[in-house]
Amino acid sequence: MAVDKPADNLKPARMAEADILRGQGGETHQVARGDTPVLTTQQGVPVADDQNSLRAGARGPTLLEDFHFREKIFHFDHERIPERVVHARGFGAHGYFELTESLSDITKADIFQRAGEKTPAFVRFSTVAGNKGSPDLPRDVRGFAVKLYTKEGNWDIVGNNIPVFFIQDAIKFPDLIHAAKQEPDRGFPQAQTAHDNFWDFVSLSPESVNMLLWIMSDRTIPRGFRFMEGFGVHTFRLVNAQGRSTYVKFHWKPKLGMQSVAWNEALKINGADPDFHRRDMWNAIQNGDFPEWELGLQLFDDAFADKFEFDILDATKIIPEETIPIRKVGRLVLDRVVDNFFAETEQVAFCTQNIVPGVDFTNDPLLQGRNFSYLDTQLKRLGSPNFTYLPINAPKCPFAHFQQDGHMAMYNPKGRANYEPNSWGPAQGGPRETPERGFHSVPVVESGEKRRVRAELFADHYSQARQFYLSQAAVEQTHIKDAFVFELSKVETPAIRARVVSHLLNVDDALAKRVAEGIGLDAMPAAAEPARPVIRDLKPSPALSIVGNAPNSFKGRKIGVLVSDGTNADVLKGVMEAVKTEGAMLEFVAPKVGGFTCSAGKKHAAQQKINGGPSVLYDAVVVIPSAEGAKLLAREATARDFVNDAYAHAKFIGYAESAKPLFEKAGLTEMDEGMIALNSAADARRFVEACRKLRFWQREARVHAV
Ligand code: HDD
Repeated sequence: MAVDKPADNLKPARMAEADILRGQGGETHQVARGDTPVLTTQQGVPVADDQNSLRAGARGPTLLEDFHFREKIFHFDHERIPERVVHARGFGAHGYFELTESLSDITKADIFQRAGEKTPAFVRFSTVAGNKGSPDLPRDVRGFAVKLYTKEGNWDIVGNNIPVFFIQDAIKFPDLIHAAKQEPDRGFPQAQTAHDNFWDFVSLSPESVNMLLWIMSDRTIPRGFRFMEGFGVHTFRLVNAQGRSTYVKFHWKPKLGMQSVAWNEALKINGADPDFHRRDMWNAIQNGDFPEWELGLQLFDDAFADKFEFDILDATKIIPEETIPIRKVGRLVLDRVVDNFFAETEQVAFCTQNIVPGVDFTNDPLLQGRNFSYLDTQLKRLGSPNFTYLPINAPKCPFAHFQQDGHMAMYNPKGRANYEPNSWGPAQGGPRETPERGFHSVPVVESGEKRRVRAELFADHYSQARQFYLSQAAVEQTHIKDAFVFELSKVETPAIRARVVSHLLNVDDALAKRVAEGIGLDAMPAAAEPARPVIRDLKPSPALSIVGNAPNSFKGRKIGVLVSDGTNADVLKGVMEAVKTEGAMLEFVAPKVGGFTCSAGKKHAAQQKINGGPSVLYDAVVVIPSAEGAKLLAREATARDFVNDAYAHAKFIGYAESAKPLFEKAGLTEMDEGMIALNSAADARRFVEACRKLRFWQREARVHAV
């Protein structure tokens, strides 16, 4: 029978040693003592019991009087803020920018004056289309947003890992994003462009074609944030003390070189570890292996802008590095993870209009529109114009202004003056303008008819797409073809598929034919009519290939070592040493996560159990179970997948002869040069050196029949 009186085990029972409370279900709870902070309400009232709400009787109703319960639930109910309308899924880290050469002749920006000086930075990487909880490896552009806390204010370079964009005018942005995200009637697909609406929109917007080539390339399935380039995309200006303006494009070059995964691998990573990119960055920073990029500038003047074959205000075009070389002027190092994801990564508010004296905008119509959008969106997201006071957004230099009040006003002016000019004198009158140090816009003369129009040079949508395609290595061209075929195979409307191919005919005949064949198009469409009739054959730009610019080092990468009890101790030691010497990492994947005992009788901890550590999580694999272990693993489907996937994804595979039964059961009977037998420490070294090529791409053609 139910009783209306507290049972004995509901009374807080003080445990002798540990200061433990026992809750209703007999579970235990720490009680504050010594240095442990006291749990309080938001008002600072110490809380006696956080396990039970206030009730009228043990089985009676909860009382409205329970202010602690109400406060706790009230706050919880309001925890979520609107996610970003784009770039919702992101990951941020702190670090610094260090200038390596003074640019005082080109800009008066304080950050660029003194070589060797460090400026605090916060960087948030993101995908674009997916919601906050979407996986890290959809095919998507990655955001690369950098906040630099300079001594003369915050400067945000809100860029991407691709130097061009889909559209030329910001007025098209809502259409682009609506088309890319989930379709409005069904609410799917999540985090992917492989659907009708996206391809419908872009195939009706030829200005997107250059970007389409970039997003169908391996750039949109990066191995990690650490292995991506970043770009400011637009042309900006740097302005020196004399007021002279130089055009500039910003580039971030990863120290570890660029690297991407294979598409089939990306699909599987999303299941195996949806946090693959954030975990990679978190682990790298926590291990002291700080991700680093060089800041490169392409600097040019009006004379170049006038003679360049494209408009420097057109964000769908690049200036090839071979035309304007990149000048490396500093490095960006990320050396600290956030203390709190929400407070920093979620609340950070990047705004393209956050620039500093010595930097200025150009008339790029995409940039001009962005300058409105970012400030506006932060108000929606963060709920108050005082978002600039949040520690992650506040400048680290002194700031003083007369903006006041609003929700969550945290820093309020003292005294009487909240306007200027005022006559309250230096002590009480508040801050004053400073014409010498203050921000001045470059005094460009502007004139023209008020019309909705685009400049003529914006009209060539194909030449640079062709240049990008022809600058890729053969294996990269195949990946681009495969990506088009994959995406268009998810498009249900045949006319949209054909329309995309009609654009590809203006990019490269062979590509268009391969894609048409891949999707089984019945008849080749006519080429899309270009707005600008002449499609030019531009010189390929070798800098645009990932494979052609491979790092020749395996540093920062990770090997998955499939082991079992009895794994040969000498080979194991050889692999561990070679990996360490290279500056790479390894993880043991074993039948049991508790670990394995090698042939020398030593117990090693494993990082993954075989069914949670598929080979897609690694850049290369080593398969060295003992003969007994191989027999066991041969009967385990996930172990067979481990070697099969590593093979299909063109990974280098180091193996012991004893692993052969596993290979045979997995159907891997043909060995190739990407598979290296490991019998000694010297073999292990050779293997890790072979891994510097990152992938054994020659194998790929053999594993894809359709
Ligand atoms: Fe944007 C976020 C990059 C065009 C409007 N954008 C956002 C972020 C990045 C970019 C990296 C995430 C920032 C963060 O981590 O918080 N966006 C770009 C680039 C573009 C671009 C490189 C083209 C060159 N964006 C663009 C246009 C518009 C916007 C044309 C609107 C007219 N973007 C936004 C936004 C977002 C945003 C709605 C969503 C969340 C936010 O701003 O803070 O305002």
